[in-house]
Amino acid sequence: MKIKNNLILAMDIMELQKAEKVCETIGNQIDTIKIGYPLTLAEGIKTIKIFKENYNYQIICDYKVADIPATNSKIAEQTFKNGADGIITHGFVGEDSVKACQDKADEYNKDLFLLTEMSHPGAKRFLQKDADEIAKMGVEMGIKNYVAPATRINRLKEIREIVGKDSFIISPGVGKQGGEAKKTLEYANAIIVGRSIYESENPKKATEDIIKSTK
Ligand code: NUP
Repeated sequence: MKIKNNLILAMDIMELQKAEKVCETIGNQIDTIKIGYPLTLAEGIKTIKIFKENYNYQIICDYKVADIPATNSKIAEQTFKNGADGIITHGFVGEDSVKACQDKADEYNKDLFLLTEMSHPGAKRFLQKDADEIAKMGVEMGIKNYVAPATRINRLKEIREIVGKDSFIISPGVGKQGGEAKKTLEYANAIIVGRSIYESENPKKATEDIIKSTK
């Protein structure tokens, strides 16, 4: 996936009108947004089409899919059927569950992003132990896109080493969670930023400042 300015906006505002206002102020500085449960549960899956049609954005659905294969397949089907360009899937559930999402992504010719280690402190207790294995599984499965944390650059670097330079890594945790944009982009292809943009007094300036800081 090509991502303008290597910046993905995490659109976790829970009112569509407010979310659209942010998009209008940001204009064409970004071309990719990530929608997760907050906005989808508040406003419905129709939000994917609204952002695509009104702003021509690419949409990555951060549904952290983590169920049995049969259910994962249904979740991915609905996500792609409603226009998503990508879906984020948990890796800890194992190869068969991830494969169910991968098959749907292939069927729709869209992207699967495999979540390895998460960015929050709590991820250290369980997920971190298995994150390298999750990344290795992704490589074995031929997965090209990964999610890895901006909050622990050493771990991001290690995950990059496992998935290789040709894989595409998107990285959350820049800004509010403490990660730095430029440092993260040494190892990731794009950063994911939410609150530092949409909670800012001036989302346009916040976006410009982040982009400038990466140059
Ligand atoms: O490990 C992860 N960390 C993380 O923050 C995986 C994620 N998908 N996210 C998401 O990235 C999180 O749910 C939110 O949508 C976004 C980060 O937002 P913010 O901390 O910049 O507001």
